[in-house]
Amino acid sequence: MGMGGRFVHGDDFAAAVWRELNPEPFKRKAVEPVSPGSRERRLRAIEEAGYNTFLLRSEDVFIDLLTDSGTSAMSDRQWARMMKGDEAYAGSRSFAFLEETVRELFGFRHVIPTHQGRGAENLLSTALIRPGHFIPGNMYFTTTRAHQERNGGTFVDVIIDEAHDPQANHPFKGNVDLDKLRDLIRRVGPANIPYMYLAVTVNMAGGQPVSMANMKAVYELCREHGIPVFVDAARCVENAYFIQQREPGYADRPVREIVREMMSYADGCCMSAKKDALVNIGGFIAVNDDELARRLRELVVLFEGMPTYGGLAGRDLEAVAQGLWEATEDAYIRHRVRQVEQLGEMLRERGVPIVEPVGGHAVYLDARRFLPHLPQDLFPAQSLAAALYIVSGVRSMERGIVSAGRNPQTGDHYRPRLELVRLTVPRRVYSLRHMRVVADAAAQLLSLRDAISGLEMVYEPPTLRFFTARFRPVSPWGI
Ligand code: PM9
Repeated sequence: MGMGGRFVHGDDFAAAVWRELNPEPFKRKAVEPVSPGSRERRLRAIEEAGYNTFLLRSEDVFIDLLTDSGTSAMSDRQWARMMKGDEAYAGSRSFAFLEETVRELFGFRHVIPTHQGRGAENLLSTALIRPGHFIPGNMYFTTTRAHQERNGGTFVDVIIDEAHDPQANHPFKGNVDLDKLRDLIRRVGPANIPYMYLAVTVNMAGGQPVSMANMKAVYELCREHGIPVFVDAARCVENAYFIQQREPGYADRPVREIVREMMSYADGCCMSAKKDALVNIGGFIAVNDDELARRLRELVVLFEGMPTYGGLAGRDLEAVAQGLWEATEDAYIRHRVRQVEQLGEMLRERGVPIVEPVGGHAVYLDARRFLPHLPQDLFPAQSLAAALYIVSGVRSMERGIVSAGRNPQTGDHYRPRLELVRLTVPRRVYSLRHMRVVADAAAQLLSLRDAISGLEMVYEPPTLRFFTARFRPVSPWGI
């Protein structure tokens, strides 16, 4: 039913529409054509890609939900800022704008740009991790753990148990279990913990948020033991929105203020600006400690570039700073998170098994329940992502055993409990009608699931294998 006719004189119709229908708080100024192509073409494309959606060509994709990283539509204000980029090799005006922005929004003193998030992870891990160190975190992330291991560290998961259960309904499923953290500190000693790394939100758990109370408690516990806390800020604005919606005392606080308070419970952050900062490339590390900042600046010249550009052009720095201001506007973030939630609602209505509650940047299909006949060794999530592409041209990403990789000590697969397919919604790009197509496609596939026999891996690269591994069906699929 439409909303017309339900209102009496004096009601604010526009405000009600805003709340209920979640219309885009922007209009289109540039478009890019897309189409599903033919089934034959999609079959050929997935075979050529070795059943790995990372290896598909984007022109063969209809609705691209591979990632929300670097896929945002920029605003006219960001494009205008890009024209003003100061391309000086050193001391660029654009860097000053980014530095002021991060200081104002996050409150950290030192800001060092990097080409993207993993550039910042590289600097932090190289500066602080030594062989034999342990780095606690609220669930692993692929590139983060790879950098920790590269420097001889061992990642230790201290997230609450609920995060590993796709059906556990917890409002802050990204929270740290303080007992697990305390236990680790007791077991290995604070001297062997260079820092705690806290992701807000937690990507691999389904885009789940961390509460303010938990952030504060983690910070206090770590401070007692002299352990600094660094935040993975890639999706910190989405996290702040969940705090506003779910945590008592925050309903009337603007998201921008909540972000600032979150960062007050940390000593610094790494940010992939390709997510919440609404840009196609960029990142930074921001810290309070002067001595650490000096070491990071020594490293950034080695890996990225001068400390005032860190592998980016002046125009990119402008776009990141402007993007941060826009991302922290309440109207923007409300629409963004609500659109993801709406995709979740449509999937739930169609009986498609998803991770609950729906997170900030993506809806995750639960491949274990979607394809219950497939053991983890036949790569259920990888199979589901490939099958979804074949039926619909929708591209998604495996987040299960393939992404988890192998334990460098034992050589065995890491075997995560979560075997997921991520439907990641790019920011400001797709309409609700596109989301409807995705939900219908998943429902269609559900009715064909018995015909999916699983995959075997035929090429496995040594690190971050999910990007380039290749597979083939163990027997032909009847979908
Ligand atoms: N995340 C994503 O699709 C892009 C690469 S997939 C391995 O989710 C977090 C929480 C991320 C993240 C990237 C990075 C790395 C750090 N932390 O991709 O190097 O989700 O900018 O950031 C991806 P960069």
